[in-house]
Amino acid sequence: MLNDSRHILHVDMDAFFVSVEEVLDPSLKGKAVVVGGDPDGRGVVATASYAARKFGIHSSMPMAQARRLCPQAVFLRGSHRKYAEFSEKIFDLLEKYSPAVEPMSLDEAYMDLTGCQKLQGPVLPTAERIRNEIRSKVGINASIGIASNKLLAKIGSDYAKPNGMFWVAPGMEEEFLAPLLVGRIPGIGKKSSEEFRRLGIKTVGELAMLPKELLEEVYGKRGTRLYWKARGACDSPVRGEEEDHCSVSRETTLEEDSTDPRFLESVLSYLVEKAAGQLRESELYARSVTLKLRYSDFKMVTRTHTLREATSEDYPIFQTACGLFKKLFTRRTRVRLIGVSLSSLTRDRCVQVDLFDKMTRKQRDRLYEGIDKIRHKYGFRSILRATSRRGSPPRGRGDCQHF
Ligand code: TTP
Ligand code: MG
Repeated sequence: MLNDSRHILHVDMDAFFVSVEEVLDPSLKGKAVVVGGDPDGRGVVATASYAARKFGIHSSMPMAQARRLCPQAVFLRGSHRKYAEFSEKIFDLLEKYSPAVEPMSLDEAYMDLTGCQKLQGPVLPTAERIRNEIRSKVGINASIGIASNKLLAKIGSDYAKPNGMFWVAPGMEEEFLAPLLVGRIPGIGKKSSEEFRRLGIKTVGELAMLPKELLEEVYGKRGTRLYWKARGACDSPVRGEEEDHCSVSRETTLEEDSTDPRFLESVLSYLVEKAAGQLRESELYARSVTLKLRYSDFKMVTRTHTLREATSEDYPIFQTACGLFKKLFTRRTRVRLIGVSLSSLTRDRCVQVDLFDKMTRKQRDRLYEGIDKIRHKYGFRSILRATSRRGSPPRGRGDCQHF
């Protein structure tokens, strides 16, 4: 039996961009509405109303194709500013119900309601209250999945769409998952579904019958994850956005969204220099480096790497951040925000004594002391790594802030 002690919600707005447009112009309600790029250019669909989805229109389809499928639909270009404003209202509302709200995108969040019963009452009526409040105060339908972990809550909200609520009762996890198509599992896209189909595996139940060793042999670490996912197991915590005093972070929203990897790496280099400089100022060393990217569609991705030893030097941190960037950055979508966070902080370096490296370490320490002194006297930009120059913000612009 899986861990049934947690009460996790996955809250996701229905057809979010279109729903916002409907609030602003109620005459759109019930119509086939498509928000996206230019139908005459190479624009793609951001989202479509459920009425438009009946014609086969879906996110990331070329707008021109959407128009061919449903010429009578209303086509809108949309405004991220408006969507961000609505999103803020929704998150303010969610945060009243629990301190642990983890935003996943503009319209989607995990919430942990474990231990909130005394204050809020039982979890199911609370989830219904959340849905009602979003509808009455913001005007938008939300779907909610409720389960003992994030994986099942996410699958639950997807299952409940549109405008529904689905509870995966503790103990029913495997029974619920077994008949679902494997594509319902987050992380199994069209390509993997097709691959599994060729192997004769269509449902999650069929996937769950494969031995762990076999999955690991074929898919490596991903195979281990698939094995557990097929059983509905997931112990990832809901990470609230409360201020983290145990990390040093820098991020910046770009003046213009970009897909240029050299420019983005240069911004990253600048942010690393800033964050590592602050580490040294606070006499701290970090073992974990996290890269954060927010794309132009507001989807956010993060990835963390743990170093073998704690450091406050720019170069190893930059190299690690670049490695993470190469893994995360797909180039298909423009990047809107980039950030780096240094965590697992310690006061000492806990270095393994390396006789051969001793001299160079001393030299490097002196180098960073020198850099920090110059900056102290003449300002941060008085001395920058060559890799940071393109990515440093123009003078006078309030550049980077904490996460
Ligand atoms: P989703 O939650 O994936 O989709 P949705 O809210 O439109 O529809 P539903 O959840 O009911 O299935 O994404 C939220 C918003 O993000 C969506 O309204 C538009 C935007 N978006 C894009 O811009 N591009 C994309 O490829 C996707 C999937 C979403
Ligand atoms: Mg949504």
